[in-house]
Amino acid sequence: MRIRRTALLLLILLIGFPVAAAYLQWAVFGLPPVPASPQVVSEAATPHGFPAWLRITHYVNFLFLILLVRSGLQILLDHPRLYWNVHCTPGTEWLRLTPIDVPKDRVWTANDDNRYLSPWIGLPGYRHTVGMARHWHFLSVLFWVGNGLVFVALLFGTGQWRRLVPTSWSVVHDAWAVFVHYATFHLPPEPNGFYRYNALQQLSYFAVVFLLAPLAILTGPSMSPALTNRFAWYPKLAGNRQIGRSLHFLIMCAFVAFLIGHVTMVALTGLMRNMNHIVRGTDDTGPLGLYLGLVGLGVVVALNALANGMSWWYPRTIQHIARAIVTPVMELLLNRAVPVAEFRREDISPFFWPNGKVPTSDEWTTLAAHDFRDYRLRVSGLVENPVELSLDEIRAMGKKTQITLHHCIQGWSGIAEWGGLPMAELIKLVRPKPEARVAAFYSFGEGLGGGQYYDCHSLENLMHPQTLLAYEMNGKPLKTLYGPPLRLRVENQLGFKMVKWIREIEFCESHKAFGEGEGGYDEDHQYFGELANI
Ligand SMILES: Nc1nc2c(c(=O)[nH]1)N[C@H]1C(S)=C(S)[C@@H](COP(=O)(O)O)O[C@H]1N2
Ligand SMILES: [Mo]
Repeated sequence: MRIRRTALLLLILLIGFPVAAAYLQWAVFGLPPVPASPQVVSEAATPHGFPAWLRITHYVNFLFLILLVRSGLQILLDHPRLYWNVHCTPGTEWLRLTPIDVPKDRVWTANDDNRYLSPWIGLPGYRHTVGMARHWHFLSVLFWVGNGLVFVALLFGTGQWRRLVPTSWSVVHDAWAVFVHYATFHLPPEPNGFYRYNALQQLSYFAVVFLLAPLAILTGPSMSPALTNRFAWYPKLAGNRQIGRSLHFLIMCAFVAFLIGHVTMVALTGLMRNMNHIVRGTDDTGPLGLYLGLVGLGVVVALNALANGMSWWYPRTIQHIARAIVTPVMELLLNRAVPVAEFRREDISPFFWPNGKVPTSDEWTTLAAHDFRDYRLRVSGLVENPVELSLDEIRAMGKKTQITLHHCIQGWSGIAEWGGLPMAELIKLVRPKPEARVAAFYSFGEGLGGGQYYDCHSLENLMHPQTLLAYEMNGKPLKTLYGPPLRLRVENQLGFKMVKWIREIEFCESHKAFGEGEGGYDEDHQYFGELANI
């Protein structure tokens, strides 16, 4: 692991400065007074206690947060580098969770770069399990956000918000006083949490619910090609797509830091009583709340173990559950947006991560040796006019160039100029029959585990003006690694859908007719979702 010195310094300052200030204040002025508060408040003063809905949403939140963190770390380790720049140039990372310097003397693909993660930490663990990790991440986030909305609605519906939302600026002053105590290892007199929180506690709970959670929800989609290539301003809110990704990670770190601090304080400030508050909703000091809480914790651990086990033994089932639940939401929210974002020539990335295996078949190497003069793109299937086209014929049909942002499922991005034939033109030429719904793109190359690489797209996504059969990158014919003679650009989708080294195209009623029927090679073999809008 390597962290940039400036980033480390910033982190140390951010934590070290307040702690140093607290020590200084303690040494010079002594501990500041913490406002006294009554231990028992009259029944009439609202709100007090923890109603069942609050205790349940608190628990559900914990479960899904753990699933989100574990699957999120797994996704991160598929491209274990974080950057402030959108190009992901090796060497410019501010945080690197791999010891590897990208070699310059040989091909090093983004897939070579992913790291093993222990299944005790990652969901599902191991190496390059990003497909399964995403299913857990997206399934969890739907339930996490749903649960959060119920929580916030009831918070304001019942008056419980008064515990959480500070209504006077004096909370800052009081919270600092509490902080000086904690930071110098003192425990100030605590209010009874059944009725009221101390000022620092209130501020941190408030920040977690009304700052961290919304920021996590907002930075997540800033990584979506469908959203960023439709609304170019969205990732710019954070700065760029990689800053959004870095912030998403830092917010996760803040959640984990809060969790550790929160559990520590629960234990230090009257464990039995606190556990009764949040588990049973009673204000007493018996051990039952703690016991039930530990059972609840055991259930969360068991569910996590189940999630890991399901991912290893029934990955197809998880993939299909995600398809049933996540895909409709994605269709509704993200798949309708037509990609339009374009960048300037100055924005083009100096380095563009490659992925995939260069074809090794005699057929392709012979074609490549003759500059693809003998290449014919076969377009067949459910079309009125099947064709075989040479590269010259394809070039003569029209050319569009566009400078766009590429998003790989692994997390890296890059900007390049692509030149090629809009798929819409080809579709006009071959005239798909009314029952044709998808087109499969077959590659000359193999997928990671052997066997022909292919992927399917809906006609709808192929008709977007930015969908190209590209033969040029940055003004030059495609270099070997980047997919000659033809490669796809479908700008509202992730990179794995953009087949390189295209051999032929077949129109069909459904993607179920191809391969294992999941929509493409990586969908078949790595359980990726068939719709890749995020
Ligand atoms: N034939 C083939 N095409 C492929 C792949 C592959 O493995 N084989 N990988 C895909 C993935 S995961 C990505 S991110 C992009 C990478 O494109 P690039 O190498 O131009 O960056 O190609 C896609 N097309
Ligand atoms: Mo990718």
